[in-house]
Amino acid sequence: MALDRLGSSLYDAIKKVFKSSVVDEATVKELVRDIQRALLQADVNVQLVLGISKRIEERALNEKVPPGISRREHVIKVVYEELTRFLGEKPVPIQLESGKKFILMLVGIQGSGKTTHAAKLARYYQKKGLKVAVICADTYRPGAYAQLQQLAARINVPLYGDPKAKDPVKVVAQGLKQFPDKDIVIVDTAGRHKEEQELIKEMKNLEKAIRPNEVMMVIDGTIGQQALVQAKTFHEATPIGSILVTKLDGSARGGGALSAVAATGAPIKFIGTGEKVEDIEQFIPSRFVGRLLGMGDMETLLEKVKEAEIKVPEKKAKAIMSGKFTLTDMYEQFEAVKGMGPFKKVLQMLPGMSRGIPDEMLNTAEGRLERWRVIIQSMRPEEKDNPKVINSSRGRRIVRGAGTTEKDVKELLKQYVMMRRMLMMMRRKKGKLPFMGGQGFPTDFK
Ligand SMILES: Nc1nc2c(ncn2[C@@H]2O[C@H](COP(=O)(O)OP(=O)(O)OP(=O)(O)O)[C@@H](O)[C@H]2O)c(=O)[nH]1
Ligand SMILES: [Mg+2]
Repeated sequence: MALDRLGSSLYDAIKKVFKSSVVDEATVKELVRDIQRALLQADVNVQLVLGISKRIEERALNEKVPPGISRREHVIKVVYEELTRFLGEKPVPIQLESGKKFILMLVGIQGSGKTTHAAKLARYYQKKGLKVAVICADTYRPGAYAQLQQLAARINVPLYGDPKAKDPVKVVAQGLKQFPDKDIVIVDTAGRHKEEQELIKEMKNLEKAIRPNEVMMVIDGTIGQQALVQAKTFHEATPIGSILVTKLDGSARGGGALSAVAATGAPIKFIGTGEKVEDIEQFIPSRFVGRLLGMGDMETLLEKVKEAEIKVPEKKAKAIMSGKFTLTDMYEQFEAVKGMGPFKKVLQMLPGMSRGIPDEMLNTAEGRLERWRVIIQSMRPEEKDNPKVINSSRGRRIVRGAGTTEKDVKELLKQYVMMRRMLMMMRRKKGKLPFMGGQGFPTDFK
């Protein structure tokens, strides 16, 4: 994600806290200054930056450190919590009433990503097992219907629209008749108008006529803190139920957009992170911050695994979380993530893999994975179960068997130890501190 830069500057700021020999007022002040700089660079509004820094500083310096955690950990926890709060409440998922269809209407200015995200959302809910349809209510832009038709066909979602129609209200009414037994109908609206006022007028009319269960505003994340004005203008016209911030893959100003929108109090429900139909994520502030800071986001990963319909038997998941993580498990984990989309993105969600891996390494990761696969295949069951038994003679046999080098085998084992350690840490800290630390973090802090 292009929020990478924000992530890595925040990460660097926190790393200093880990490295400093004492955590005192000076450390906290420096941390706060570093965070300010990082946020400002991501186009976060100055007032918002001052607000969050004040809270972090106050809590970090004055709050009593709870028993069982160090001051160092407490400071990090405060940063994590405040950043999470900064990005708003955890959004409520849509509530379906049985037997009733849920109408979700997308609104937003031209080019914000409505049509693309109508398809992404359709796919998202389809994968959750719902019966989905889309309606093209953009009667202005030539080609709007064809664009949505193409996208909908690709994901096998029925579409209603009429490229010749002039009145979006009629189109939607017709469309709703076509889809009596759907769980959710997503309405894509026009963004192309001479003036914003006209667009807003149409949106109001549509809202009155259709009575959608939820109006979701689509905002282009690349506009940074200007998102605030846009969200406010729309909200004043029609109460916006939720927000979807798009193009966070291509923007250094995403932090600005997200924080500005969160400041309006409207919940950000989803973020768009690419042009492909899978590039959508439910937005959950705590997870998002976790990943931004390189904490390796187990929850998101697990959700993706579930979505990709990779069955990790519950027994096995439990075994892994209880500390029994073998090379076979690692192998399966890598295999599983392979089918889950751009490898680099998925890899970043694995614990301990999120930071400190240079880009070129991530890019060759797929090739490396293939070598690791062969190496693990060349091992005996007892070695896969307990890699500690791999001594130098066993090591040589594996190298020969896999037709690889000693370096590769060592690297694989190192990676294994690291992932295992991360999983153990997650287990130990469960419910205490959501902070896992990424690769490159001093993991042996007290
Ligand atoms: N990189 C990236 N591109 C996106 C994303 N969402 C949309 N786009 C691109 O942005 C452009 C505009 O997207 P549309 O979905 O057509 O926008 P729209 O809001 O429907 O536009 P109008 O119908 O003209 O109002 C397209 O080229 C999309 O591929 C995203 O999350 N990331
Ligand atoms: Mg469109």
